[in-house]
Amino acid sequence: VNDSTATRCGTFVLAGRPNAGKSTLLNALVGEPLAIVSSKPQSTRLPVVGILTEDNVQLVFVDPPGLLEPKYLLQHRMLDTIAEALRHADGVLYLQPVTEAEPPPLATLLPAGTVLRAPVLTVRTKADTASAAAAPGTLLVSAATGQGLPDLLAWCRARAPEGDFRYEADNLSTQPQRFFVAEFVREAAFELLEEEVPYSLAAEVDEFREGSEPVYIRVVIYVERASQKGIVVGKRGAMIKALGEAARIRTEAFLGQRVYLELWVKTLPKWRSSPAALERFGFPVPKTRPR
Ligand SMILES: Nc1nc2c(ncn2[C@@H]2O[C@H](COP(=O)(O)OP(=O)(O)OP(=O)(O)O)[C@@H](O)[C@H]2O)c(=O)[nH]1
Ligand SMILES: [Mg+2]
Repeated sequence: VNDSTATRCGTFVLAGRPNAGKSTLLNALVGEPLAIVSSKPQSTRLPVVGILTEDNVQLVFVDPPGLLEPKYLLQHRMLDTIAEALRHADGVLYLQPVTEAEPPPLATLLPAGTVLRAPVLTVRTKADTASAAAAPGTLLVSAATGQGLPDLLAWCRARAPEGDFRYEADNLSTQPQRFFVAEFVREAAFELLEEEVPYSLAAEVDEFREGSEPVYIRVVIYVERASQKGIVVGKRGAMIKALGEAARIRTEAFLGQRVYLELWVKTLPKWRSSPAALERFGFPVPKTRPR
């Protein structure tokens, strides 16, 4: 029974309000810039999985969207993915920036009916930005400096149940390359576009020609209105060129290959409220409570 070579594998969900630093922490934990990061809130829409396998322990981190009051169908679907992730968690890291007041209990932020059986560790993030003392039972971390990460990993390792690895030891994530390429386009949009435009924008890989050199990838950007299409294209195409450049650099680093990235822009009116559009963009349709 006490076989010290037995493997352990646990799933840990990074929960918190939008902009709490979940994606930045995921990237710091796995040591790769997998998840897109933005100074604007609600950059993550679908959970990103990062896997850290060391010796006989595999830690699977899930970086879901931020906990918010849903106002439209996209946000409802985002929240559904959090509830689903929490159902399978062996532990929950509840992230809250040190710059904000005492975190409210996690349960008060969760959608009604969410089952939370896993142990919760409150993690105060962005510890490099303010001097703060950790309250008892909480952890101070900085994804920027690495402060607190060894303690955070130790907490997770101690809670990873005995069992087989769920993924190959050298796997970093579970999502296909196409997912990440579309995400890098959205990241550029969050960086370069203002106000409602990045929120009205979705990206979908339309073609991914692997055999070619450079790798040819075409991404279609969807916005909700014709006026937004004009903004995304920009004066004489300047904005779409800048978006493509930023996303291409990220994609080349990710794939380790030269990439020819082509961006198209289309309008898809009200996609954020359309069940069909959201399903197509990868949001699972909730089984229990259809909307
Ligand atoms: N200085 C500092 N900034 C951080 C740290 N962690 C995150 N940030 C910044 O906080 C902002 C939000 O980070 P994200 O990782 O995108 O936050 P998130 O919780 O994933 O946000 P959503 O996906 O929108 O819910 C970005 O500008 C990050 O650069 C940190 O440890 N130190
Ligand atoms: Mg995020």
